[in-house]
Amino acid sequence: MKAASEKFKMPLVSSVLVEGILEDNYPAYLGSTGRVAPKPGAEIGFSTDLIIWVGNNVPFSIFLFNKKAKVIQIDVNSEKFGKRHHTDVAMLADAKKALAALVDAGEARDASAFYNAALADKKNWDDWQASFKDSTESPVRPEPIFDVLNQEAADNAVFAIDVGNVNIDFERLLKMHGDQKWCTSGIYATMGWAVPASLSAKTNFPDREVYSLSGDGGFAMLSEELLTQVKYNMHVVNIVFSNETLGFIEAEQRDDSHQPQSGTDLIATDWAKVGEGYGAVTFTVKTKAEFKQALEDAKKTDKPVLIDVKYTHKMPFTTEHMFIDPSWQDQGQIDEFVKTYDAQDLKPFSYFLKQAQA
Ligand SMILES: Cc1cc2nc3c(=O)[nH]c(=O)nc-3n(C[C@H](O)[C@H](O)[C@H](O)COP(=O)(O)OP(=O)(O)OC[C@H]3O[C@@H](n4cnc5c(N)ncnc54)[C@H](O)[C@@H]3O)c2cc1C
Ligand SMILES: Cc1ncc(C[n+]2csc(CCOP(=O)(O)OP(=O)(O)O)c2C)c(N)n1
Ligand SMILES: [Mg+2]
Repeated sequence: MKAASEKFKMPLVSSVLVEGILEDNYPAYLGSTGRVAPKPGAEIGFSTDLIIWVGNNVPFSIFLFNKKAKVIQIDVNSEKFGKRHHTDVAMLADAKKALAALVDAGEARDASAFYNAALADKKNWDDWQASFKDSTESPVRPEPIFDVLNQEAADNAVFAIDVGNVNIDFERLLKMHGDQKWCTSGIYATMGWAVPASLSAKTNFPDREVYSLSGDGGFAMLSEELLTQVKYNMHVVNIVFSNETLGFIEAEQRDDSHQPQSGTDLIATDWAKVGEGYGAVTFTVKTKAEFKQALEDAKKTDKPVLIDVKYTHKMPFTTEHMFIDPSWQDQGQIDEFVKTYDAQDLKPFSYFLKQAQA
């Protein structure tokens, strides 16, 4: 994949599940696309005129890419051809072999303005995210928390990720490296999934650090699986992001269905006390420093650990409903959007394209 990207100067965009098979710092890897994605990956899908689709089963593909783009699709399963989007050229082949053959047969290309703009867009996004990593805003933002996790988690840690805004924060902020692994409930999107998944992770990788990451709604659904961790003495670090809302749905009600908030608010809960009752070692944290201390203390015990992070109620930056481009969007809506998401330093893809073409 990387060889093809390098030779043909094509930016790479992946599905969410693929996070981690390419290092995040490869400059032409723009991350995933869709709601969970970082901004550059989400933007480029609409701007491209050619897609080489390698093993794609993303359910929302039709909404995520320029409908007029030509599509070359490579898959080992012929049922997938044209299933999620139209296909102009279908190649029934193993991805690795097909890409190696394309790299051998094709001629190298120079970087285009489109390619250079994609790289600049990614850099702008990375810098913007990084600008919050030492934020002292209260309740704490995702960036400082994930910055600590990036520093503290072992190079071969395994992460079980629940369903909700945690998918967004993890996808955008966890810098997968080394032999780290992760999993989520992809197609079914089953809340409550992370704690049981951590049991499986710890059983399969008893010598590795295992983390479960959940929202407070998802954790409430299957928190009792902590009992299994306690019973079998499984050292899993369970992190709960307490924002007192079913955040993923709150954002959907606001941005998609444009309805009054309904049934999304959650009661403030003392998860540390709950975890203590189950027999876990527990922490409540409100700041970056407290979270760092809790992760360090977690390494000193072999019992299951629960860290309740009292988390911001702010919703993650939306890639589906961005108002950021003055070349075609209303300035009033842009101003409101920029203020909501502290997005003063973000520029639209079209800005970088114009710069690269100049
Ligand atoms: C809350 C939530 C939000 C989500 N939002 C997003 C989002 O914004 N964006 C997003 O992308 N996903 C999102 N997902 C995940 C999404 O629902 C799908 O699970 C995911 O997009 C499917 O990814 P995939 O196509 O890579 O994997 P799979 O479903 O595993 O499909 C793999 C494909 O590769 C093919 N394949 C396998 N091996 C080979 C080979 N050797 N050679 C060639 N082809 C091969 C298979 O036939 C198949 O077509 C979200 C999930 C949750 C829980
Ligand atoms: C079992 C189940 N019920 C409902 C949903 C729909 N759903 C998806 S995300 C979400 C909210 C998640 O809330 P929380 O766990 O608190 O995480 P947050 O988004 O607030 O970080 C809901 C209700 C689901 N995916 N699975
Ligand atoms: Mg929540």
